[in-house]
Amino acid sequence: MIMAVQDILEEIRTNLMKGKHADVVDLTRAALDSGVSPSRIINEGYIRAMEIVGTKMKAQEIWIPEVLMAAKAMAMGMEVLAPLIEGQPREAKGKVLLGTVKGDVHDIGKNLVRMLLAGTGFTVVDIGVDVSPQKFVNAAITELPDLIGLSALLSTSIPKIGDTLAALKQANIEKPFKTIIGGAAVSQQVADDFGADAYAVDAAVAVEKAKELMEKLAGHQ
Ligand code: B12
Repeated sequence: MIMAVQDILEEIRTNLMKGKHADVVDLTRAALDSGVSPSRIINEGYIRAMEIVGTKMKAQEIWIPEVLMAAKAMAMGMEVLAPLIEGQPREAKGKVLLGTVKGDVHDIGKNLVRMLLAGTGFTVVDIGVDVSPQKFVNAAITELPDLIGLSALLSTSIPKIGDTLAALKQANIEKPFKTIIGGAAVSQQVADDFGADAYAVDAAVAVEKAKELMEKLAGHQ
């Protein structure tokens, strides 16, 4: 059956919201076959659907199990797209340490940032979710990244951003690094308040900011 692009995207959103992961995978493949770009599938399909899921969650129209099923459907769709986004290794741009702060288990956005950074040539070390300040510090000491990215989706995670940045600044890390934060709970204001070097509203901006930070590091600013 041949479907118009708008209809495929609409179907992706509907099925993702219902947590129908097999259908999301099939429709994602159908969208690719119709020439829809991975970034359009992510932005107009998955992310738009997750925004609606978030609104319904807030209004208590849906509950955690349904949100988890939607999240799983997005993750399965992302598996189809990941090889296309991550692509072939290009010239090394720098090394990024990435994690979601302590108390917060949201990882869909972080994973998207990881894929886009990897796709543009960054080496990414993802240390997962619910990461304590000490764990960030330990990983920074062993990995010696150029950039450290913190993700936070909950309002209660904002102080953890502060704690983690403070711990990183105090630690004896033998290489200069820059920090970047993101996630629905944070903003440029939070970055300014806690002294993060950058804030990015989404994964595409995260890549731009990461490149800018690498230039600053090279210029020792
Ligand atoms: C999916 C989801 C869940 C899933 C998470 C599954 C998973 N594996 O991630 C589950 C069901 C587990 C969950 C649990 C909870 N959730 Co929840 N969840 C969501 C939801 C619906 C979508 C989040 C998402 O994946 N969005 C899609 C991605 C692509 O977007 P994103 O995460 O924002 O990421 C983008 C940018 O922010 C940025 N970015 C993200 N990370 C980073 C990092 C860096 C370094 C950079 C540069 C950029 C960057 O780039 C990304 C790509 O463009 C949001 C609603 C929302 N509007 O955010 C609520 C939401 C975040 N959850 C919320 C709540 C309250 C909870 C719970 C407390 C509910 C409960 N009562 O138990 C728990 C907390 C669990 C915990 N301890 O963390 C609230 C938070 C409210 C607040 N201000 O604190 C929200 C906003 C829902 C709401 N409207 O009320 N949740």
